[in-house]
Amino acid sequence: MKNYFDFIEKVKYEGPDSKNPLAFNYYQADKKIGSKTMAEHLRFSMAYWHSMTEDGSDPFGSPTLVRPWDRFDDPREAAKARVEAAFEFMTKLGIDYFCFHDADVAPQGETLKESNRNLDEIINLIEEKMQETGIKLLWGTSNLFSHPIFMHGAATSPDARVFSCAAAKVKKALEATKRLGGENYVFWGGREGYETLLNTDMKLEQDNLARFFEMVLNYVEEINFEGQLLIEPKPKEPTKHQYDFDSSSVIAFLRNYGLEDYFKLNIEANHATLAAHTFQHELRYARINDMLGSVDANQGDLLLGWDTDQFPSNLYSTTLAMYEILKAGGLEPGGLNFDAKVRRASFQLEDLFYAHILGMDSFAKGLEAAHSLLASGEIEDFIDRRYHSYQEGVGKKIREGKIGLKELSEEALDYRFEDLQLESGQQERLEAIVNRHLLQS
Ligand code: XLS
Ligand code: CA
Ligand code: CA
Repeated sequence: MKNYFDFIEKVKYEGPDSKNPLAFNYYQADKKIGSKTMAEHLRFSMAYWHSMTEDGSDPFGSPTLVRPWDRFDDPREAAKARVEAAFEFMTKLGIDYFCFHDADVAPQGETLKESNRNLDEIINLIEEKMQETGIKLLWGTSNLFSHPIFMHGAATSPDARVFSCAAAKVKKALEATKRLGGENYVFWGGREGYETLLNTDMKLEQDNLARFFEMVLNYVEEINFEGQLLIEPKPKEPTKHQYDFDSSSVIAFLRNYGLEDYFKLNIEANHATLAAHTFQHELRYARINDMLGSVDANQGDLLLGWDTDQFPSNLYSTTLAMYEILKAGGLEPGGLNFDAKVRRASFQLEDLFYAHILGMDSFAKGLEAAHSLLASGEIEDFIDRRYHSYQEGVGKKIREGKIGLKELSEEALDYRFEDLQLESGQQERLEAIVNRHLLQS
């Protein structure tokens, strides 16, 4: 077996003062935060497609990330080498989970039968490596967007033969995920959307997407796959209009078709901002609807209108994200998957380490700050006070559904506006509280 990262020691915690770029400043896997360790809270996962398969090419230039495990003429040999590299990399970083698409791990064939044969060969190897290292599968998924046959969509394609290919691929990827003990399975509708309504039967496409999910539920039951099923919202890219726009539209879709009890959401930070929401908004919306399943931990660039999938560095955002996650009672069986890629110019193998260390430290610090914020109860106390009028009198009756427009009108008609002293929202004071916990924790 060849080692790819011999020149790097296992990455260790060295504390906030360390200047070693190959050490953690904040992430200490077994440090207790409340009742769980950091590793148990954070459940970090490596995204196979970005960290192992990504080549740095963009619409203007050729690959820059030429990895030693890709230097094989036979793509099946490269796929095997990539498995070795992936598990060595995760072990060095102390990352306990990974996620993959069928197409990231094994080469696609001329037919699905051939692709499946390639996949089986690699899944065997992945299974061996999982046993050897103790690394687990957070989620599996099927790539239903890269191959040209998916140009019009997969389960929403106008061509039923393509719908069948999508079904065949998901069937196989579900089986592979089950075999590897995957704790979740993700559906991201890569081209489930449209460019123009002039050529689109939107109703049929949405109905078909729901039918596809029903078929999934039947098959999951048949093979007894016990992992959590997740849908990942994204508003646009690659199609102009994606049906799974954001948490709210996915939840509405699921409820519309009676599927809401079987799926939860995988919230990605960069997809939130593409939908003109904050990461925290998407997590909150999923959480209050009891639909928060897992997280793709990355960040976008607010000056760019596309999915830049950067490693998370914004501590304010990781703090507020961890605040939502702690309030949800944690993510398990979900986790924090680094669906993030190094920049095209960060082409050295060390950069892959720097990037993951940045992401892990950013979330570790966010976890500590969020835990301290929650323990202080300062935000909760403020919010409780802000809504206190719903605890008594008219407000209590509104909450209990015991009052209507007529009675409320009788109550309100005689209010003198100048007597209605409202309270300040104090946003700036609250932002300062968050800063204090972030800087002091
Ligand atoms: C692309 C998505 C994708 C999903 C898995 O924007 O983030 O990577 O997470 O198919
Ligand atoms: Ca994602
Ligand atoms: Ca993305």
